[in-house]
Amino acid sequence: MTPIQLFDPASSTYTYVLFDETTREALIIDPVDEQLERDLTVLQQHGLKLLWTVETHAHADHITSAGLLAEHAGATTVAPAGCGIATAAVQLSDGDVLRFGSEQIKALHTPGHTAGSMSYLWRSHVFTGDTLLIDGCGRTDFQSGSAEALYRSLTQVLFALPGDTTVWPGHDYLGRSHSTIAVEKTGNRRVAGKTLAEFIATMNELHLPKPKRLDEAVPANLSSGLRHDADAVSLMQVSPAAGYAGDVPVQLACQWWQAGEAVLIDVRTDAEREWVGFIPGAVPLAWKQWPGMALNAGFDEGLKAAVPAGKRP
Ligand SMILES: N[C@@H](CCC(=O)N[C@@H](CS)C(=O)NCC(=O)O)C(=O)O
Ligand SMILES: [Fe+2]
Repeated sequence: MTPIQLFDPASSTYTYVLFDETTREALIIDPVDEQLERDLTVLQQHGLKLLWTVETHAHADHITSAGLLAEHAGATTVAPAGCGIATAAVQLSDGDVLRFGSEQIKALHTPGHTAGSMSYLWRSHVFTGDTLLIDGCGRTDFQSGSAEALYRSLTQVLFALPGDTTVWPGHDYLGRSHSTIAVEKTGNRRVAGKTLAEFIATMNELHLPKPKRLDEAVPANLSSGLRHDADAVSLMQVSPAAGYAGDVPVQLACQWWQAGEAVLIDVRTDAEREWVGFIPGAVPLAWKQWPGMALNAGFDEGLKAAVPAGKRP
């Protein structure tokens, strides 16, 4: 079995899905927020139950969909302990293992691109994030990067793996999909055959442009991609009116529902409802459905049937 490799063209990011062939329990490595629907479709098509969303580091060039996948698919968020992603439910240390069915991945702390960066070993495959790229490596010029730490991670941790270990990188900017430890150890032009001093000099000479989404992506990724609405509290003042009341906080919506002043419509897809769980008392009425998340043509009719006439939006 090989990992499912998915690509986000806007950021040249690779996302990986691994699963146990018997239990169908799965994990996803480095999911991208713009690709949420694609990834949910892939999970659905393969009949998978997503247990874990796993980050290799706090990304600087795109926003993770980890928080959204936790909401939509019921997954648990996982991140390296040293990355400052406080919202991740599981904080991994070097050597920790995550299980899915009878499969497992092992966390390898590989600092350098960022101080907390991790790679993940699964069978004879290693997911290297931005620590080791194909004929390259992650930059070390921001986000607690360190060329010295990266040199040690590359030469002492990753290159110590068996040569036939398949390398699955976090990005490739030239359309390549995977490599092997043997090929990178002997041929990677940034690091192969170099001393620490030569490697540091190479990294210092890169002068790469700043990632376009750096200022937006890093803060968002430190909260698993979930950005909070600072104005939400003022919405507590909204009073229920017939029809659409605008966005309201969960607590207020719950109060209305419990008082019989509102109807709770569960607009998640049938698959999401099955994954995460049914809400007692809610009316199941999917807004979109698989495959392809097409709009549900029967939504308006379903809404009329579910909501008393005076309260319809
Ligand atoms: N051009 C990309 C940024 C590319 C970039 O800096 N990528 C980082 C990974 S987050 C890196 O380490 N790149 C190494 C390299 O390009 O050699 C963007 O604007 O988003
Ligand atoms: Fe990165």
